[in-house]
Amino acid sequence: MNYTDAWYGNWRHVFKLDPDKEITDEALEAVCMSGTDAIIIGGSSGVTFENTVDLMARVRRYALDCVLEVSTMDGAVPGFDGYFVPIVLNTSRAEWINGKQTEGLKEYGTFVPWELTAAQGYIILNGEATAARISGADAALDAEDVVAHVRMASRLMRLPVIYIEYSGMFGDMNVLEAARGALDGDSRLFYGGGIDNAEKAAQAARHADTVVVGNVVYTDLAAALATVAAVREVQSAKA
Ligand code: 1GP
Repeated sequence: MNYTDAWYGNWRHVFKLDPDKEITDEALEAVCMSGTDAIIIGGSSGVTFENTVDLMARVRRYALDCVLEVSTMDGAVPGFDGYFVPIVLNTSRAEWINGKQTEGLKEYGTFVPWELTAAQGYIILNGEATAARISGADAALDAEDVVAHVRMASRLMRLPVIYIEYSGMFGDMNVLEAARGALDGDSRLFYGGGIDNAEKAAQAARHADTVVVGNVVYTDLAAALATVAAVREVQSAKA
């Protein structure tokens, strides 16, 4: 399958919003009207049914895709435009590779809208990130290790999305470039982590299909908004 035809296949820029964090209506409007392609709702801790539904309902007032990254069964909420199910590739703790996912599928498997659901192969490269600590990810990978993980995920497992995750810190762009080179053409490459200005967004956009901007929304809204145009510019130069 060619995943450019998938529901997330044309996304260049997305904002990831954390249901456990406060955002004003004005800030949310600016984010949703920024020209970004989609909002991903997801977080590593404090995600509940209530705060997920609440944020979804607020984003729903705007005409852009709103999708859920399902990281806990508590936060599995119907009604999103799409669902990502993360699989952590660089951990030896099986619960994060297939344990929690099969637990979830035992409970909710018959309700999953499969045409709107995609696995994300996460390679978590910031050992300080909450997701790395929770999942026991081995973040000390060099470019060669990352290439092997990408080959496994993209070529052997044929995962539709490979996610280079540096959440909380800006990553090594040489590693991202190496990941790009190892990717099967059908998988989509997501990059997220530490993008807090337009220049960093542009750097990531040179190698990633989709650039994910998270925390800066809560710390410097203007800088967050500037990442949208920066990504667009690089992507149109690539096209
Ligand atoms: C987190 O990849 C995203 O899952 C974005 O990271 O919050 O560091 O922007 P930041």
